[in-house]
Amino acid sequence: MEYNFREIEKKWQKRWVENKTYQVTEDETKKKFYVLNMFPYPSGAGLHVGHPLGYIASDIYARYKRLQGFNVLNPMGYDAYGLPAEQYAIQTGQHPAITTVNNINRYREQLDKIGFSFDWNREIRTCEPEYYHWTQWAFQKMFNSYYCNDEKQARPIQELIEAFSQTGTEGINVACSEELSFTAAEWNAKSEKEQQEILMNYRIAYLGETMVNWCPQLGTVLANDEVVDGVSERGGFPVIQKKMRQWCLRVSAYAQRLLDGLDTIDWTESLKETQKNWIGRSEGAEIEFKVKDSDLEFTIFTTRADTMFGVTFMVLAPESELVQQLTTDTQKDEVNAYLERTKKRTERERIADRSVTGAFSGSYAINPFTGEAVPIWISDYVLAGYGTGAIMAVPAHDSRDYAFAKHFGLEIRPLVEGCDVSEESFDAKEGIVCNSPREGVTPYCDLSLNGLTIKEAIAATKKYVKEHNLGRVKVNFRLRDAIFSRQRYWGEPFPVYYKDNMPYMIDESALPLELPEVAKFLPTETGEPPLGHAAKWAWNTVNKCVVENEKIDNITVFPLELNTMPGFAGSSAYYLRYMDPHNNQALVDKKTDEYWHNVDLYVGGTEHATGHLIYSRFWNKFLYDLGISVAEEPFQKLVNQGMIQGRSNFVYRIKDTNTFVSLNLKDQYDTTPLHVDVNIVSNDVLDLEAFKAWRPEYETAEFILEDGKYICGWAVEKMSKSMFNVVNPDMIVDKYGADTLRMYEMFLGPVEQSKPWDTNGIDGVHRFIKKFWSLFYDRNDNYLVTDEPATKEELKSLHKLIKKVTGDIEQFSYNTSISAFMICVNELFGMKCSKKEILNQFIIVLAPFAPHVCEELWETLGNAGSVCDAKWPVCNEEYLVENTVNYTVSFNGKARFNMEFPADAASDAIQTAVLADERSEKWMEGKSIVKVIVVPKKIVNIVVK
Ligand code: ANZ
Repeated sequence: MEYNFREIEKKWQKRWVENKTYQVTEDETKKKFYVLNMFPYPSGAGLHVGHPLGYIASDIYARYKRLQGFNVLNPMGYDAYGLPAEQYAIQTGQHPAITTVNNINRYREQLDKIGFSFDWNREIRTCEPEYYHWTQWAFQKMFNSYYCNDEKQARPIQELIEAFSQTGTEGINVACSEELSFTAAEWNAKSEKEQQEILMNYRIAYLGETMVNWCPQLGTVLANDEVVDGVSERGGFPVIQKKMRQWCLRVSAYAQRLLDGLDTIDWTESLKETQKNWIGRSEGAEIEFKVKDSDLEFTIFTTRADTMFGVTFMVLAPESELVQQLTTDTQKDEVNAYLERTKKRTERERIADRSVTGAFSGSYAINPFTGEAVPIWISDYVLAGYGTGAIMAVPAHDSRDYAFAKHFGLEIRPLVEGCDVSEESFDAKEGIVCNSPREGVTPYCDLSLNGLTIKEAIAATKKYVKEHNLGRVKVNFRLRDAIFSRQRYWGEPFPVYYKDNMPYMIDESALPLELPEVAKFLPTETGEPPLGHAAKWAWNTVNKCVVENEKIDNITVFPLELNTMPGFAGSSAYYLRYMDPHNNQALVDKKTDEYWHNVDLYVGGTEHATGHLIYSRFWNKFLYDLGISVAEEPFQKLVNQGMIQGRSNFVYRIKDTNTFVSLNLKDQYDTTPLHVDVNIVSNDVLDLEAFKAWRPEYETAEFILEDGKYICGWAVEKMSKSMFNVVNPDMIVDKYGADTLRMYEMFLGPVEQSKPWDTNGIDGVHRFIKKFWSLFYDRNDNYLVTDEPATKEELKSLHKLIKKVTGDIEQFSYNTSISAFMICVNELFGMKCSKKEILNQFIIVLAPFAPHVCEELWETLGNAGSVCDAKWPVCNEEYLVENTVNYTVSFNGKARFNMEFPADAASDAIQTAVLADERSEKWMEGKSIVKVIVVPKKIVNIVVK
């Protein structure tokens, strides 16, 4: 019988559904194992060969664990809200719900073809009300909570309200946007609105004024990674920095716990390091500076308090409220011109771009240690959102201050007098060379730093600052609160209505608040988000239901929130929902949660290192504080699959035009490279008509050609829908079958490594499966399997395989497992072994990799039930004992050749045989033997002279 993968795969995929093979229930008698993939965003492009890489890797692990007797949860679902469906809706008028369902159906079809062991009974879609019910619910809980720094956990906001009414802010130690201070009497005298305003300062989900990337043409806030070179990634529209009132999540309150938690989980060091840097814990001091000839003062944050003596100027972030107050009349024009210029730059650009810009405010600050007056400058290398948004500049010891001082001709004063401060002597990392240890430092006040290391000097200065009331010791985190509003349609609606301009939560019992229908997916004429087009989007607080906007009376009927939640909302607690996806009483039942506990193995891409993996850890910690989640960390072990790269093509748009210039002419213009779909490019030549038809904004595109052609640029990069360079797995499945695709993807290289897609070699994998098949059936359809007992050699070959594959799977080293399968099949073939005793076990070990063919052969061998429920074989070391030993033969300690001897050979016999070998004669080089040393089971060393 031939290996007919088409029939076999269809048969088993059907059988798995009929027999509910992958449906899992909580089973207290078994140990659980929870495997999770980062769920996909179902894009219009469908799956490409890069997507299944991680799913296959985790599926192999899930199947392996099941064979080891674990109760394995391996769910799948869709991150179904998002920008692409909405952009498509804007372009075509097609409702995003429809395109999303179409895309999901396509994904499902593609996934089913690959033979995953997902429990589809647990599927979730983030855009469905039954699911986002719990996203909205968690948001409301965050709104109604504050973070207590003493108890290090979220607490009900009611507790804080009670504290305010009894003792004001006295003695509270809580996370906040701004330090406030008031008495109980003051609090009690405030109006409801004033109290609500104050509570915003403490809520974990709060409305806050934040600086955002605002794109006027798109009418929305964009995330940092949606902005490239100051324009929107989609459409190339200008993006400006704008202060807006937005929903935020107080992720920063959890900074220390997010840091500490990293020590308890099994993630790669590099991923942990990325998160640590993102969280960015920094110990330093806040020091007060008074403004000369004014009552104003301001606070700076420094990690180098010991450098107070080298301060020669101060710098404020352009956004600082002090800028207007401190700018003198004569400097106004210059400062305003500077502010206008810097407004266009995103924070990321400000960090990356090291060019020096700034303006002098005209005012001076007094150094609290020395009494000296130093000029106050404004520059965007100081970021508004970090520390206090103001710094003391020490150009002799800080590279950015140094560049600034050089540019504007400001004083550079080293701590150690007479020290060389030329550019060459400057070490950006250490500060100038004579910095440490400090000798001859001018003592100031009564503080001497002479003879101290930097660390000691910082500690001494901090102590001094504290004792003299000049400021305070402060730990800062780089981690910011997350901006949680989007001015888009296709996202979770906020369960919020507005009374007197203040937000209120709709009743918990009325959740979910369903996304309304709108006439248009664009912002309204008055600049409101798309939900502003909804005619029925008001909240009746009496009947607890959505009603028509005309009914708004601001007495019992109020307008609902027009923003929606961002992409990461739905992906933050989805792993909990998979445990109990049909529960309509709770996010997850407590007992069920206790059983599944948390994800044992999470597989996904590194691009989520600082987004999703911070947000979901934060979200989970919050739920943990509420007693909902039972594990403080959601993802115990995490494996990042590498990317399968593709070959992308580019076109070059001349800035501010719709003209595209061919590759070799592009240097004559100021251009922006843009990805173009590889399917409308052939041998790097662009199909111009197809390009115009590709997207509406290119309909009027014009081209500057070379030799009558438009040549595209190219690069090997991530295979991704956004790079338009995808290869479809369906094609591979049709041609070779899913088992080949699965094994081939794993054979491409280590799971964690990135590698370009290359179809060469897929034949080899396919031949392996056919060869394995031919151990069961010969060309003439004869069934070859016998019940004869296996020989020692056959058992050795099998157990070598079991040992190797077991170890490899534990290490996610699947590519080496596949080589081992190939070796073993060749060995068995060589021994003409078609013995059931051997093949039965081989099938089990291969089943996680190639489940369809293994099910078929498992059945062929007469086994009942699915191979998924077999028992993973244990390697019997006895079979592996070698009966020969490979000796290294050395001459004067230099290894020259190897010889094989029976394991029990005597030293004398070995010595004789070695000396008799003709290769020995060569390496003796005519010298005579001094000594022969035989180290049993290892080496023979011959000493010659
Ligand atoms: C004086 C000084 C002297 C500094 C010196 C450094 C070296 P990390 O480690 O990242 O916390 N800084 C403070 N706030 C800033 C802001 N909003 N934007 C840009 N820079 C800011 O770095 C803290 C140091 O970065 C602070 O210590 C401050 O410069 C600067 F030899 O103060 B330092």
